[in-house]
Amino acid sequence: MSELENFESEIIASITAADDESALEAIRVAVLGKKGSLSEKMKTLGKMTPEERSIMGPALNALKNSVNEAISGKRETLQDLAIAKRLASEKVDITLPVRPSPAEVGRIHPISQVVDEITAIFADMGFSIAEGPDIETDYYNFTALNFPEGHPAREMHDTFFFNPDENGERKVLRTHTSPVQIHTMESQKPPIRIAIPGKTYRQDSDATHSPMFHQLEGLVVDKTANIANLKWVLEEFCKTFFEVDHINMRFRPSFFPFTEPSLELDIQCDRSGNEVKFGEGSDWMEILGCGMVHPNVLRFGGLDPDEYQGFAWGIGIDRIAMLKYGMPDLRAFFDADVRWINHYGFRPLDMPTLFGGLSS
Ligand code: 2NL
Repeated sequence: MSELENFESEIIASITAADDESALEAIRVAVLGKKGSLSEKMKTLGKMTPEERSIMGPALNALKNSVNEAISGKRETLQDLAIAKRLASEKVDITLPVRPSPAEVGRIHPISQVVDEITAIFADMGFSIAEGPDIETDYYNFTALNFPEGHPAREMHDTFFFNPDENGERKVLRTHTSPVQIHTMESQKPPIRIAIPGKTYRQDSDATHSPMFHQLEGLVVDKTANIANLKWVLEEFCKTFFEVDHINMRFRPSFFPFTEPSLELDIQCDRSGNEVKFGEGSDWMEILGCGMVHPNVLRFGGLDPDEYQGFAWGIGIDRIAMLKYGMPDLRAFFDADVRWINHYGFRPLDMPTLFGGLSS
């Protein structure tokens, strides 16, 4: 066997023996790389006589071609082998149940759902949504809302007080969302039309009271805002929220320090069956408190009560959520029990809109 044939059979044997792609690549570099054994042999062609070169030239080129062919053939075999090995070891059990996506299993809490519904209703009527801090000063929670110092109504709110700070000021957890309205009156010129959903806090805890609860307040201030406007807004709200075409309402006189006159609104309902039905029946249910903004409150908000007037209302979100969705115990709202949220929760992609339906 000639020297060249020997050289070739050695290379072919090593290619045949390579058992993975990196070993094969190492062989390719060792033979065909810049300093590879075959490349070195090619370099000797220049020093040969024309006769020698006319024999060795074609021979080396043929050798190079056959090595290249052997390498690519072997590479294909190795790749096929690697795939076959993965196919044999990796199995997909197609009988396993499909795991639902987080968007499928997650649920929207009824409070969040009701806040989204209420927000959609008031946004559609041209209201802006306003928010503010849960921790407030005594001034914004009480004084600016016409609760005089030492007034018994301050005690009625069962306020959570913080320890006095370095200036001796006792901050509070807001007992209603009304401080947001004062902030808004201070920073915006009328006309003001805002709806304020948020968390509120009072020291009270039983089947119908939670120390943290949710309120939705509304405020309209301009030069002509009046009780007829208030009645229309609340009637539209009640009909849309309870998803009925007609609702009878009844206003009763009441008292709040921040409104004058103050009213409570009852809506007609039917309690004869298992669930309460709205828009029919011979019973009444108290649903919210409202009134014309007290001149002192306008003044505290930086507005002249001889120029501006306003109306406002406050609704307990948790209670109307219980009413609309038939949830009997308020405490379950905040128990974080997945069975409860799976039963009463809402699907995350079903956003409440007036055109798409609030709750369907
Ligand atoms: C209730 C009663 C109400 C308001 C809240 C309000 C706010 C400002 C001025 C005047 Cl800044 N009024 N809010 C008015 C009437 C009633 O809430 O029982 N809510 C659960």
